[in-house]
Amino acid sequence: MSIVIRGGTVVTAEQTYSADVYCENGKIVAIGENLEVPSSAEVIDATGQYIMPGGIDPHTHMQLPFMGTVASEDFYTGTAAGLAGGNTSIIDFVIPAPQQPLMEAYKQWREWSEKSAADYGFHVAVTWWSEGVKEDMATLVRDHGINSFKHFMAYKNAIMADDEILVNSFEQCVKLGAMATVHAENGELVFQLQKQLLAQGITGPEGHPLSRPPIVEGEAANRAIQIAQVMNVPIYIVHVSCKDSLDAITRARSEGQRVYGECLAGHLVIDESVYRSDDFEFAAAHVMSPPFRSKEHQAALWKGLQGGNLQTTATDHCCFCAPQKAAGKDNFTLIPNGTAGIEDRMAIMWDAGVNTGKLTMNEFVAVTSSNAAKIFNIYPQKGAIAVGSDADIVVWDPAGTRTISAATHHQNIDFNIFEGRKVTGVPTNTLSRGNLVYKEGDLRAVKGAGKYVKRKPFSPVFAAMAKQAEINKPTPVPRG
Ligand code: URQ
Ligand code: ZN
Ligand code: ZN
Repeated sequence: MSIVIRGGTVVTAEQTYSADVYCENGKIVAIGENLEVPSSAEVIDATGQYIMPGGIDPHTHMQLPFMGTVASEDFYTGTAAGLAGGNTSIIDFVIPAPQQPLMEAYKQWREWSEKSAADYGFHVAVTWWSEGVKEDMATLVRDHGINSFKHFMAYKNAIMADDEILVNSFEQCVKLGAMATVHAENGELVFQLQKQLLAQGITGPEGHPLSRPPIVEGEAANRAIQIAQVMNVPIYIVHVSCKDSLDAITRARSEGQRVYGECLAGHLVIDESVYRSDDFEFAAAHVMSPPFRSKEHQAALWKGLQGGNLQTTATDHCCFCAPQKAAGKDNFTLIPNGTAGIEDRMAIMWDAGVNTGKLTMNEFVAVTSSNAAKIFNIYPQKGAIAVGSDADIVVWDPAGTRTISAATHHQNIDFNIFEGRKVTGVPTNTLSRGNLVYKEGDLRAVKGAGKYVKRKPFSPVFAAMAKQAEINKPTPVPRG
C-alpha cells in the first residue's frame, strides 16, 4: 500500500514548505517537490491544503469503569472518531483500583485496547502503594514500554493519591526514568466543599464547580510541583484549567524546574455558565473535573500556550450519556465526571487558535501533536513529517467548514460540548500508519488495526536528571 500526497504545504512544529509526501509500508519514505513515485501509488491531491502530523491526544479514557458505570466510548469507536477528526494516536490510562496489582490492571486495559482503530499507548495510574506497586512500575517500564505514571490527587475514597503515594511513586519514577503526571485537585478540599454544599441543599450540577474552585486546583498543582522538585522528577500536570495552576507551573519553569502543562480544548472555549443552565441534562453533560472555568481563566490558558508554559492540548475524552449522568439527578457528586472531544480537538484548536491569530500553524502542530510526542519520548516516530516517521498524517483544508453536532459526530455519546459551533478548518484525509482511514467524510477505520506504542524511558531529560539526583544525594557527614 503506497500513497503520495501531492501539491500541499507541509506544516511541522518547526517548518512550513511546499512538498509532496510519499508513504509506503506504514512509513514516510520521501518528501520533496514533484516526487517521482511508483505509478501504483494512490494519489491524494492536497492542493491548497496542509500536510501535518496526525494529532496525538495524550489524555483519553476509553471504556473507563468510573463512578459506578463505564464510559460509553470504547477503544474502537473512540479511536475511530479521532481519525475522523485528524487524530491518529492516543495515550490512554490504566487505572488500577486501590489494592489491585498494576500488572493485572495493565493486562486488562491491553485486552480492552486490542480493538483500537488507531495507535495507542498508556499512562499507568498509581492509586496505592506497596513494594509490589514499586516492582510493577519497574516491570512496566522495563518490559512494557510505559514511561509515565499518573497520580489522581482528587477522588477521595476512590483513586486519590495522598502525599505518601506521591512521594514514594515520584522517587520510583525518577529511578526508572519515567515522567510523573498528576490530576491536580486537592481531593480532601473537594470532599469537604461537596459536603458543605449538599448540607446547604445545593444538589444540582451548579454545585460541581462550587466544590472545585480554582484555588483547589492551584494548591494541588503547586504541591505536586514542589514534591517533584524535592524528588527531582520531571512532572506533567494534566488538564490545567485555571490561572492558579498555570501560575504554579510558570513559576516553577521560570526557576528551571522541569514541569510540563496540558490543557483541554474544552477548557479553552467553554465557560462555567454551562452549569447555570436550568436543563439538568445540559448542565450534567458538562460535569467534568476540573470544571469549565470563567473566561478570565480561558484567556490565561491561551497565554500559557502562547508563552510556552503549557505544551500540549488534549481532550480527557471520557464519555457518559444522559442516562448515566442521571445518576446524579439529586446529588451532583454522583454525576459521572467526564466529557468528550477526541473528534473535535484539532478543529477547535485550529479555529479558536490559528484562525484568531493566537497560534501559528507551526504552534498548532506543536501543541496538538509534536510536543506530546517529545515529552512522552515517541518523537519522531510520532508527531513528525519526516522520512522514517510513521505515516500518521492529516491533510488539512483551512477553508473547509463544519458545524459540530452530536447528530453528526462519530463519538459514541449523545452530547457534544461543542454543539452548534461552526469551525473553519477541517481534515479532508487522515492516514494511520500509511492507511487512508478517513477521506472527505468517509470513515474507513478498521477495528483492531491500531498498534500498541511502546515508549522508552530515560529520554535525555531523565538521564540528566537521574544523574543529577545521584549528585544531589546528601553526603553523610562522618561521625566523630
Ligand atoms: O479525572 C479524569 O481525568 C477522569 C476520571 C475523567 N473525568 C474527568 O472529569 N476529567
Ligand atoms: Zn483528571
Ligand atoms: Zn482524565
